[in-house]
Amino acid sequence: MKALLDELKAIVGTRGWTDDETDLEPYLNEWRGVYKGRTPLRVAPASTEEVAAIVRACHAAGVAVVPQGGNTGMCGGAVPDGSGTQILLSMHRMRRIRSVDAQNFSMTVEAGCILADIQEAARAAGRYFPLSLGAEGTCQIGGNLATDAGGLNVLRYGTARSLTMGLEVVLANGTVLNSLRALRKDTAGYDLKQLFIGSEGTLGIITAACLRLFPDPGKLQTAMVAVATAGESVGLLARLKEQLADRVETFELVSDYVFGLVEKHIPDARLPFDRRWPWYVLIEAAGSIDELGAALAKAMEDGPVLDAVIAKNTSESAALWRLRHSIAEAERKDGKALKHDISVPVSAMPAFLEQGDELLETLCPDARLVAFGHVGDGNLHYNVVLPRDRDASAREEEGKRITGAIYDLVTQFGGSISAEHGIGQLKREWLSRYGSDPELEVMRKLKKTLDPAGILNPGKVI
Ligand code: FAD
Ligand code: 2HG
Ligand code: ZN
Repeated sequence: MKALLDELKAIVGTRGWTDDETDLEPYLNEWRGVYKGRTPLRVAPASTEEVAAIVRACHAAGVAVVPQGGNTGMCGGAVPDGSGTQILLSMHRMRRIRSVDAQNFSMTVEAGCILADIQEAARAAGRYFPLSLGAEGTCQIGGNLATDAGGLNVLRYGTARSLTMGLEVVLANGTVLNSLRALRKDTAGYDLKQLFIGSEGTLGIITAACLRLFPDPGKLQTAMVAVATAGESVGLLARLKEQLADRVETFELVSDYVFGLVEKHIPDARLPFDRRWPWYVLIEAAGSIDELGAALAKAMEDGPVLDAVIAKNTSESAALWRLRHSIAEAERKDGKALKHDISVPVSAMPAFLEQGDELLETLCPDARLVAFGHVGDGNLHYNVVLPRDRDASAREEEGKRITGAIYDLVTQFGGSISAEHGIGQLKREWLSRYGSDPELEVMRKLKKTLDPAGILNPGKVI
């Protein structure tokens, strides 16, 4: 091991590594504090060639490599295991925007670029990069692609996968696979980049990406709408889409209990209504305030909108968005929840929610449901907080029982146990239970083919 560590240090130079325990601490803990790992060395390469040399050396020594972006992932995918033998490969020094091609509506960036910096570079070129999530000031595009991140604008623009034209990837033996083409159409053989998107660092290290850009969507209007039931929000979405078509960019459902947590834990966070309603929807749509106002007024005539507020200026809009962006932080401050990042077909959402309520009532009437998310994409964060009076092992047992029952229900609705956060360590066992045998078999074969020695992020996904 000592010879390998010396070799890795030499590859990245003095500014590119640390083995100091205090410096390593934040990188060995997952965002929620659920997973903690150990490593003998954190290396931060500054170029694709350095990544390739690191992986080649680890491959030769049979030592595992764990890629890490902004470490904002929710499933423990970016932290090493507890053995103290896995090398932590941090991408933060690879943060160059290699090029922006405004005419081609594309940009090529290194994997360690922070998502917010990419949005800003697109804006500076008069273009728009739509991927947006609460962690955008910290997460990196490499991590976004490795998890196929979703976030707030999937409704109109799709997940990270649909925003990707090309990738540069370092394979498990150190070979650089260059599929970094800025093409919208390319049917020359298998679309290899798709294998690495969503593979959470288990099939290759993403070093750069060519991303799709869009025209500036122009003025965006933000509204908060109150509805009586979560199911009614689905009807509201359909009505808004009929009137505004694909100009509805965001449609986020949040329960009153969840916004209550935000108001409790986030300074100055306040809902804009003078009374409480059971559920709220945060809507963002391109166009004028009058267009959104008219569409909402029509929806109110037809039925279920109880109250609505449209932001009159950017500061009111920012205040509404702050409520939404603060949810994960408020939930973390309140204590650990069982995370269920699930999806079902949008049309099945009302029935799923109804049956989910009944299920929780039967399984554990004292549990609190923390439900919010991207209902326009059929994706809900269906998180559950167990009563705090149980001891740790009773909570663990009960947690497994509840998670299993929720995933059974999701499966009955033809849904997924992982909509946008990935599998990591958190859902590895669950994936092996809920994935179909042929799918799991192909996944295992792909892993064996691309990483026969099993050095890339072992213990994650499958
Ligand atoms: P990390 O956490 O560092 O890594 C995630 C996985 O990708 C790990 O398995 C890691 O090994 C792998 N990886 C990282 N970089 C590379 C690389 N270059 N090559 C290969 N593998 C790599 N997620 C959503 O989808 N939608 C949301 O709305 C959303 N909101 C969030 C809000 C908050 C406040 C927080 C804290 C998180 C949120 N997330 C959300 C989860 C998280 O931000 C995303 O999963 C994000 O894409 C992870 O990026 P990262 O750079 O932090 O990756
Ligand atoms: C969000 O939508 C994130 O805010 C986090 O995906 C979800 O905390 C969660 O469960
Ligand atoms: Zn989310």
